[in-house]
Amino acid sequence: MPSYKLVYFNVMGLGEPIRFLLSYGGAEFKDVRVEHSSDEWIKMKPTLPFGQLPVLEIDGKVYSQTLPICRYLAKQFNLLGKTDLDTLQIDEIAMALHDFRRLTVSNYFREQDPILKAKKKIDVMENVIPFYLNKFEERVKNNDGYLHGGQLSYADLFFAAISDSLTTAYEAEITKDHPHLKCLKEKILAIPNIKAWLEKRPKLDF
Ligand SMILES: N[C@@H](CCC(=O)N[C@@H](CS)C(=O)NCC(=O)O)C(=O)O
Repeated sequence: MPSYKLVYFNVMGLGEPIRFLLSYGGAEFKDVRVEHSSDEWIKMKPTLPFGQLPVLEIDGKVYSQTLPICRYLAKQFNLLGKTDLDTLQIDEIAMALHDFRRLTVSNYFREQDPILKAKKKIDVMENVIPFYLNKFEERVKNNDGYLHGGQLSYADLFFAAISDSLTTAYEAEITKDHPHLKCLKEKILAIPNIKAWLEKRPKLDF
C-alpha cells in the first residue's frame, strides 16, 4: 500500500470523507492538522497546488481537491460502481453532497455577519436542506438502502462523513425525518473500519 499523508485543518469538514475512505480501505495514514491562523498555515498556503486544503500526499507527492482525491481512493477500494454509467451517477451524488455541505455549513452556518446569517438561515432551513435531503432520501429508498446501485459506493461514505457537520449546522440530527438516510448513516458507521476510526478521531462539531 502507498504511504498516505492527509493535510487539513483541525475540523471534520472536507477532510473527513477522505479520512473515512482511507479508514474504510484499511490504509495507514498520517492525519496532519494545521491551525488556520498559524504561521505554519500562512507559509504553507502559497506552496499548495490551489492554495487550499485538504491535500493528500501519496508516496510524497501532493494532490489537491476533495472529490478527485475521494474518487482516486474509491477506485483503489472498489467503491466506484460496476459500469462507467454507475460511476457517473455516483460522482453526480458525491458532487451534490459537496454542494449541499458548502451551502449549509460554509455559506450559511459559518457566516460571520449576524444579519446576513439570519437571512441565509431562512433559505437554508426552508429550501436548501429539505431539497437535498428529499432527493437523497428518494435515491436510498429506490436503491436498496444505498445512494446508488444497491451497493456501497464512495457517495455513501461521503454522506456519512459530512453528516455530523450538517447536523451541527441544522441544530438537529440531519436524518431525523428521513428514515432511509438514517438507516444508511447507521449502516456506514457500523462498518468495522469506520467504527474504529470514529473511536479514535478527535471529537469535533464540524
Ligand atoms: N475545491 C476545494 C475547496 C477546498 C476549500 O474550500 N478549502 C478550504 C477549507 S474547507 C480552505 O482551504 N480554506 C482556507 C483558504 O482558502 O485560505 C475542494 O473541494 O477541496
